Amino acid sequence: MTGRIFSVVGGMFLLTVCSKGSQSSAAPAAPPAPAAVENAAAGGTITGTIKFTGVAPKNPPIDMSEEAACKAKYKTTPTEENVVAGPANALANVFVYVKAGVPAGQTFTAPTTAVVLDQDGCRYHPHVLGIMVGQPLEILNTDPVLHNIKAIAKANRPFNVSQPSAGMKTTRAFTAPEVMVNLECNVHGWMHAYAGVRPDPFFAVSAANGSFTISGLPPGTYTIEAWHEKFGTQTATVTIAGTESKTQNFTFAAR
Ligand SMILES: [Cu+2]
Repeated sequence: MTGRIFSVVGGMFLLTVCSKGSQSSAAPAAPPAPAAVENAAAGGTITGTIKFTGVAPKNPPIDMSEEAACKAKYKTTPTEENVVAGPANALANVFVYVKAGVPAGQTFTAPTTAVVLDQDGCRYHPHVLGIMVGQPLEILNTDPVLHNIKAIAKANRPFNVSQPSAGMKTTRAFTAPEVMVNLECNVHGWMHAYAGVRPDPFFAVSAANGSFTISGLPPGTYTIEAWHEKFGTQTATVTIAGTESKTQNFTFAAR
């Protein structure tokens, strides 16, 4: 009985293969769909450089004398990282993201790869980060001292995580977009970090040379916002057609 059903199914399969092969005009119709998906995935790119005018304020020195293990990690007095300036007035740690223009209802899958926030030398690394809604945030303590990280959030549920010893790891995730979630340490008043939480992957943090790249953008007109913790925000409108690459620079006034 089973054998007969199998042979009938097998015969039908053979018939299907034969009929497909004979309809030569039907075959080329299939490929365009995957090609369109590929284009959307490649998308357009916005690159730029962030600079500032004027004189960058000096970052306050950090007195780590009560945390010898952290202090020992520095050759010179560590400072806060409110304004991290590079060569030629380049500005690092600017969160750049698509504030508007991504079609409503379009959803994006968060990476399963965690963004790591390390507490090392009693400072946060990185100081500014971007993360997608639902993407894991791995909070790591590299210092042999107690850190207690607190998330100050409005759209997201605040959290408070105590990590008393080196090597501890805690994973959290954000449930809603928010620019920015402030992260600080209850033990060390100088420790601050900022997380830009987005529903899509269209964001970047400017590097030491001020550069940033946002890629994979579908065609459209976008409002781009650049956020800096001391210098405020700036916006620009950028239109992307096809898979083109556009340049959008931002210049902040030091204050
Ligand atoms: Cu701390």
